[in-house]
Amino acid sequence: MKKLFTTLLSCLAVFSASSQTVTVSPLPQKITWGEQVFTNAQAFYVVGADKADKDAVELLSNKLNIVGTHTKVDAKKFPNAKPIIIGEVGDKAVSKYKKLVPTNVEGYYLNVTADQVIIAGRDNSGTYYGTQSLMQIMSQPNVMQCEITDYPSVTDRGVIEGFYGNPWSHKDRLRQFDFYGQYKMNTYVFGPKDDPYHRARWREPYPADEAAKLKELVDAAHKNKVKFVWAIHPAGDIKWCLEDSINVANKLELMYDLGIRSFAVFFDDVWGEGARGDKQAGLLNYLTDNFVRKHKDVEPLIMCPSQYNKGWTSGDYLNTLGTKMYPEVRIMWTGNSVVDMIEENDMQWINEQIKRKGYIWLNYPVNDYCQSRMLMGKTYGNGLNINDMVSGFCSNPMEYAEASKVSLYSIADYTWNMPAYNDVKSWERALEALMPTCKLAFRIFCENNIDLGPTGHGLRREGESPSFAKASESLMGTSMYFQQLVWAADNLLADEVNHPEMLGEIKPWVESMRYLGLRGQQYINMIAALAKKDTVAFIGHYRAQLQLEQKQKAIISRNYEGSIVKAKPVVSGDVVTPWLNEKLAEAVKSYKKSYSYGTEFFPVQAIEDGEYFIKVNGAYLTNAQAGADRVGDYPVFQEERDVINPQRQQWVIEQNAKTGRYKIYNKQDGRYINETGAFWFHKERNPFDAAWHTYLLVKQEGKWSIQNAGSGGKGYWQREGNRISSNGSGQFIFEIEKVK
Ligand code: LOG
Repeated sequence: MKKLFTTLLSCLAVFSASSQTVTVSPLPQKITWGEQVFTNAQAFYVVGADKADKDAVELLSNKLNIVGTHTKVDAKKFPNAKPIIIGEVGDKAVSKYKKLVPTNVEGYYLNVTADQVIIAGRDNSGTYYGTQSLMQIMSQPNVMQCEITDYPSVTDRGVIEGFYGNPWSHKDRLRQFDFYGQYKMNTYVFGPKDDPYHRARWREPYPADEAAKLKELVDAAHKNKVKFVWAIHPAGDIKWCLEDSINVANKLELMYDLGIRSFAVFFDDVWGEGARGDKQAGLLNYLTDNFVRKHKDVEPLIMCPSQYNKGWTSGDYLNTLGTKMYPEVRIMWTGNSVVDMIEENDMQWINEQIKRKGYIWLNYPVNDYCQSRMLMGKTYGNGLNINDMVSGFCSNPMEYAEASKVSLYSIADYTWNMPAYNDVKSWERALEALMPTCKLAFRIFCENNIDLGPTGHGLRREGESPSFAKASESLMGTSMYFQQLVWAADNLLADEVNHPEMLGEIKPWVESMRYLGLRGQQYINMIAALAKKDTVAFIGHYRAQLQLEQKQKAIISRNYEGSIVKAKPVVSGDVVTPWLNEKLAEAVKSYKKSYSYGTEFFPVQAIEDGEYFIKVNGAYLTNAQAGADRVGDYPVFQEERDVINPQRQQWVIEQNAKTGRYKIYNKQDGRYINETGAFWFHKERNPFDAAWHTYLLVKQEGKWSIQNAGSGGKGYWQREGNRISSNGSGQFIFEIEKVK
């Protein structure tokens, strides 16, 4: 079976090598292809190099076979060299083509023919982007004739480093800027919550060495046509007085000296004084008057409001900003909630409130609130018709800079050519672009790291482990699936030399995926042993599984000095992992029913599955108004035993295989108690959800504590009047007695 499987994978891995056109990414507004014109070894000389955008010309010289300029080409030595005619509208070199250049900012015209290449930009960025498109076209051995007319859908496109946790490293950021240049994103907002000089110590200047590094970053960004927007977050402790307004302005001046020309002021995640709209508007106006307008070359400010999503709006806050703050100040917005995708109606609503076009801060693929998950899935859900309704669109990514590129590639695609955006195709191209040497393994990895599980923010991502449901219908399919996880992990780990940055980040998840695969194989072995009634083999595989699980659990996401976030990686946290945990527990349960050999290796349960009375000070918890369809009533404490309907006082306690916690439901009608202490069972309104409706049970000196766990919060059950509530603080008050 193993052999068949390997052959299958290698067949899949062979993809067609004959096609010579490339998909220029982001997709151009207009592109036509023709016949082959030359090979990528073609020699060129550059016409217009003296006037054209310097970075574009440098890119040509670095990447192509450039043998001279228009005046200085040795025609004898290079008889076949062809001209690349390059420049911006207004430059002599491209004057013949100026009508072909789109009027949009950052637009360009590119024409690759057998005789020459023309790159004409509306402005410097346009020329640069035309050159980047040419680089992609020249990436194939045979180069095809090609004509492109192109411009962006959204004016300000890019990334906001705005998450909590480990800020990106210097090297991460340098690599990001190259990536943005390559894929035509023009904005980077610097606002890592845990950079001290951005937030906690905003009044203080950067120490000299850090300032020098920032200067280097700013230069690298500009070389890639990326605006470096530096953000300050003074909201935590700002005093609304002139002195602090001056403090903010002074800090911005210092950043100006490092070459920064775009700035933002953040007020997110604060309450109280710092969140006052009138004062914030006043500060932004002050800074516009006393800092922005003082310099000729500083862009209008960007601000992130305290009420930055619809769910958090109240009072007159947005209207105050909308009316009191200078109209040129741009206002950020995350959507209907903190983490949300953006649609037309949402933009209509917010733009009306703030009397300007909102500047989108998209909280995806950021994972600072679901740190155990890597978000490697498709970037979908944003409207394809909002390009004229936004003043900018930036994605807040993961602290994993390289891994975030799967989504950022699509953000580039989406914001450059919104109407043509296709999340599936864009994701496919991202995988190819990022991990060309082990695309299939990387794809398997990404497919198993998509969803983020239930969180307070509510966003879910569909399509995790898409082939698992089908595969797990048979043992053979399941076995293949787990083998595939190991295969993919091994391939990725072996390819580390080619992708040290990507592996540097995803490795803990890759290793976890490997253990998941190996554990799955042990599960298959356990099932086979059970079928053969081979207790020794069953226990052997069970113990091997347990060891793998221990190793998997020991993995942490980041282990460098100064790391402030160390998460425990979870792979396929909503599909394969819970499935396997449940199946393993089931296998152990059915083994225990028939055999006793080796059972000492099974985990000790706090309480055996069974039926119990639950009492406080001798009073019985009772289902007084039984009825399977009732919701919202409470079980009550009754002093007496119910002799007529004893089942009303009998509670089934079972360890839940998915969570390892306990499920508690009433024997009479099967209703469970929810996280508020009420009965809540209704097959449509609220089906049982292990994440919400399971509890931790702990025993001390004969009494138990019952604690909500998972999504239901961490409150302890207590007796409140005649019923239970979950506001307790953990007293051991319950007597749990087995029903005999
Ligand atoms: C923060 C942001 C964080 C994100 C996701 C904004 C405007 N602010 O709830 O720094 O990365 O959510 O956790 C936020 O989104 N607060």
